[in-house]
Amino acid sequence: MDELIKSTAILVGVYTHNDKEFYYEMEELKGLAEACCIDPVYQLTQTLDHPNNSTYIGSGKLIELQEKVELFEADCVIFNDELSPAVLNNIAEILSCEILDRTMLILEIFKTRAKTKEACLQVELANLKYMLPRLIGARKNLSRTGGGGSGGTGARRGSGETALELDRRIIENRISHIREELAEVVKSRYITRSLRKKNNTPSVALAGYTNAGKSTTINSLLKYSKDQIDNKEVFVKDMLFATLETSTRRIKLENNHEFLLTDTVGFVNKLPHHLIEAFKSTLEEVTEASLIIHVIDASSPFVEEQIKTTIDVLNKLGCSNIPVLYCFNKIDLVKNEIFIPTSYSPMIKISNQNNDGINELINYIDNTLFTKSYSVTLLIPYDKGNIYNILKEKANVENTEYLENGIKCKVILSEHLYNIYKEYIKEE
Ligand SMILES: Nc1nc2c(ncn2[C@@H]2O[C@H](COP(=O)(O)OP(=O)(O)OP(=O)(O)O)[C@@H](O)[C@H]2O)c(=O)[nH]1
Ligand SMILES: [Mg+2]
Repeated sequence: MDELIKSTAILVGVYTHNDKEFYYEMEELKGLAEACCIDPVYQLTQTLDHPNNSTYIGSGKLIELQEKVELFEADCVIFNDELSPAVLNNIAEILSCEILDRTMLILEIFKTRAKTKEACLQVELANLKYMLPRLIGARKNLSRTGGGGSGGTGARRGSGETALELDRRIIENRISHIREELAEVVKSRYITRSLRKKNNTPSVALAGYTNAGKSTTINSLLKYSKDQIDNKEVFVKDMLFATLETSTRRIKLENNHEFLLTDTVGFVNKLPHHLIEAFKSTLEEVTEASLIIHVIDASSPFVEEQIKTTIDVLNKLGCSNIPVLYCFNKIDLVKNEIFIPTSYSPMIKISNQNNDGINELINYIDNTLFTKSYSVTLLIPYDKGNIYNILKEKANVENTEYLENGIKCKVILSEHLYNIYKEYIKEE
């Protein structure tokens, strides 16, 4: 057994009829457990119309689960869905080991991966918001496991209403403190971001399922950048959620076209909404991109499910109007020809390992961001004179007239600049 593995678990899932993704979810849950150094030793599933409202699985099945816990001497039980506070509480009455759910596992992984101040605060906030309504269940969990534990809240031991109220107040205070701290950190990042925006450099965001190869793709593209100032490689590792902080790199192509590339946190099925909320400011960078490269691990047996998961999160973030390129990565690992539904279009196949398709990817980005051009006449009010200066630098200004109500100029704009300045168009 892996040296790092420190506890054992039984995984529990409810298979609802027609849920085609169930086996994929259970595999994913196993991966999440392993990422927390937990070894799944047994899997218990029950077929139901929907999870039981009070105990997730049926009460008879819960007794069977407790027997398995004793048989396998499992340290914890992990449920495939987020448990409501009431359900957590009811289950804690029956089970003699620590209880975790999918959300707690994801939060736990994020906790161990977070490095920057912003990421640490975001994860702590999501964790506290998740734990707040679950303090009673958590107390039962703690008193049984002797405190600590993966799903621990930081709640102190003790019992009774007063201790609970005290815990609640401490957590609420901490939440408002974190919110204030986060607001400060986010403000300073906004300043950097608006400076970038002012510069009018189009941005491309990489999004996708965790471990698909987003960060590796950024590093491959960086090798094509002329500009050596801003091209530090980003962190790559074969594990879930290697990237928790957004990093942006500037790429300057041979033809002087410049764009920004943003790496983001990876997605996973049922990404807890507290996490999406807490990471909103980080993920906002995706919503502001001119193009999203959806990186896909083409070698995964669950490729379709992972694509759907990513599309789902992107839609939740409000990105449905941004153009997407489906980028099938790790083609070097794919033995047979892969079937790619036509709905995933436009698409490209790449291998960072063999450098296959990276040139095509660069060309695609270049064409999308820069080739389409618009010849327009703009009328820029004098109090927006800086726009004219930007256009002189970034676009092709053909002639200029200084009129009473502003600067009239004929320019050729890239699609990106066109979208920014179209409100000043006088005639096309
Ligand atoms: N064989 C092969 N491995 C690849 C390729 N691209 C990336 N990898 C590997 O896949 C693993 C994950 O790569 P990352 O770039 O960290 O993945 P990511 O999408 O950024 O993952 P998270 O940040 O965790 O969401 C690493 O071990 C990479 O070396 C590829 O084209 N072929
Ligand atoms: Mg990454």
